[in-house]
Amino acid sequence: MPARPSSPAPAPAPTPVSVLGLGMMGSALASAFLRAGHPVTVWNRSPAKTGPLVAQGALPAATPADAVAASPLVVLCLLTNDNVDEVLDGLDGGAVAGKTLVNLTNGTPEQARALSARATALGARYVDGGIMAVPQMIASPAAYVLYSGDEEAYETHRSTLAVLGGTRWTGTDPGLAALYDLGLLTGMYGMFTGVVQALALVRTENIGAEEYAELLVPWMTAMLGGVPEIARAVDSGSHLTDVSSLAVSQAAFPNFLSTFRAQGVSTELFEPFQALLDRAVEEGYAGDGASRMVELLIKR
Ligand code: FVH
Repeated sequence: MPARPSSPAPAPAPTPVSVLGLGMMGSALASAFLRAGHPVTVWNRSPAKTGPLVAQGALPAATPADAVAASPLVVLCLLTNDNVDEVLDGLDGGAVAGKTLVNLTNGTPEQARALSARATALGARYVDGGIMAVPQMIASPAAYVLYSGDEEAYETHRSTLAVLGGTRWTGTDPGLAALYDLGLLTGMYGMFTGVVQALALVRTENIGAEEYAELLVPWMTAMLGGVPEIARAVDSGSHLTDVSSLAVSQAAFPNFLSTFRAQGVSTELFEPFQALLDRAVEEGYAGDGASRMVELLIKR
């Protein structure tokens, strides 16, 4: 059947949204809701940060309670979930009853579950989220947000939330969005660990970082192509490899550590990896590939 062009998704009906927390990310979120035509109320601990949003058409709220009262959909984006708890501490018992709280603050699965229980006990509906974007990416096709928790509340507000970027539902366990988020960020920080170590190494010989990045980026991109194969091995439990064994990595790794030392570069980021390779070989997994390390890392 020939493909038919799909008609554009209908614009969501304007939904009042309150955004609590106007740091770099919260401001980007509030601005995206405003540009999409939603009435937006904003609150921030330091009131000065409401100024640019008010200039774009947002209503300033003097207190978190006023912000929560203004909209059925309340988006929180504070520095930590302790801050979210503090904001909830300051609200009257009934203030959040009937509201949908969408918490996009970075946090742990346990924190998300505890906040969900707390919000539910107050009569609110709770959706946790993890933003996979930097502020400049919000509302662009590259941005997406992971969500978990109250599915009905999520579906009710999905089209409004979609102005921030793609929406990705991870499940009714409120902790799942945080788990997915932390997993993706773990991959990112692991990648940056390698980047900063490599650039530190070449800087010791005055090789330009920008010049070296021209080699580093395509190399890392090519290596990322092997991730699906590692993932397949993890899922199947079949770790034998014909690509590169843990024994080969273990034999090569001392060269990295001794070169870092010789060049005057700290080994603190990479010594734990040597220790894990040593354990893998000691425990009899010399012929396996990197996927085996996934099992060795799991403690429970
Ligand atoms: N920026 C990014 O690239 C990342 C992308 C992925 C998601 N993260 C998470 O988003 C949360 C907010 O990050 P942010 O970039 O907006 O952070 P800041 O610009 O530092 O703004 C922090 C806001 O939190 C408010 N705040 C801090 N402490 C308290 C408190 N005790 N009570 C109430 N509000 C508090 C702060 O208020 P103020 O300092 O302006 O008064 C800002 O509004 C975060 O979880 C990232 O991990 C961003």
